[in-house]
Amino acid sequence: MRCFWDKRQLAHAPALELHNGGFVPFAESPERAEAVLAGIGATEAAFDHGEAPLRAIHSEAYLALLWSAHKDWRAAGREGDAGAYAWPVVRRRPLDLERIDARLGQHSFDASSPIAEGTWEGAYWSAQTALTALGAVLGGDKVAFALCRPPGHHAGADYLGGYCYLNNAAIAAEAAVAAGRRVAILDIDYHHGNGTQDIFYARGDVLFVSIHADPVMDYPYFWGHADETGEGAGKGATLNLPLPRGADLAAYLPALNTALERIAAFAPELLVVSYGADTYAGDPISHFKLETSDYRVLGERIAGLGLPSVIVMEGGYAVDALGANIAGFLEGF
Ligand code: OKP
Ligand code: ZN
Repeated sequence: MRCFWDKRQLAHAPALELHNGGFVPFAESPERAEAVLAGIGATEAAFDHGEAPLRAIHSEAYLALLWSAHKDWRAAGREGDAGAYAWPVVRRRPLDLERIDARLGQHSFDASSPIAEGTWEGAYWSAQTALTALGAVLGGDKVAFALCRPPGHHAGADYLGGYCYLNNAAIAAEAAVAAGRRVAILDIDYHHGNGTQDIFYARGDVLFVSIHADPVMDYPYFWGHADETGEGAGKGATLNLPLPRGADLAAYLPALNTALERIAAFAPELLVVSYGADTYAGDPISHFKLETSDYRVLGERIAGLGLPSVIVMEGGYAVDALGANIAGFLEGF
């Protein structure tokens, strides 16, 4: 399987995140990518597809903020990484505000996704890596892997959060639609892919299916409940399969079968897999119980759809096991 990666993704390296009442080292670290690289062997560099595929998903105001936030933060006399501390949850108006703190609040849904000096560069090349893997599949490869970090599935059209800034999977899916393919997205990260869901929620032409920790218990809390099924033309084109904490392979496989049946019924021509290995039993921020050997099984089952597939990396924070957990999935696939 061809694997794509761009070392400019390493430029994204926030120092700290707000976690459970204190600031701790940022969990979505560049070391994650190094661990995956050690696990999967040779990779190919990303090709620059420019900003147009990003603009097909994200708003101009949001992209402008991502691009300038760290500079604006410094210009306001701040040290450290940029981040919001006030959000327009109660009073939402389409105000055209200039103040960096206001813009950050308008375009964030959490306080654990800092914008560091290299965030734009890292996120840009993460998205380009997903687009390059898509290019390989559009060019005839059956499957390709995009080693993406920062991850993307929590980022919406005009908001960041959950360590995510640009929605790599959505950008690749939309580019596949633009290339004439009927597309389904399967998200198997531990956390619900709220950004991807939001982006396609009112669209019937792209199916979004997610297996994740029940948001009653886990982040991102406000999305991913089973009764979220899409709206308008998208009614029925979103399927959420929340599982309780502690789910092991035996608990996971029935949900995966349900997901695969729905995808097959949608009859897509291309599959985008948002793959997070934070379902691992040893993950420091998650609560499922999958073992390293289980990822081969997941890869085999999903490959059983027989669809041209782009695998986009999302989470996975047990850095010592991450290389094996990613490589096992790719081998199974
Ligand atoms: C990103 B991905 C809980 C903090 C939660 C954000 C988790 C983002 C996960 N105290 N922090 O889906 O792997
Ligand atoms: Zn996750």
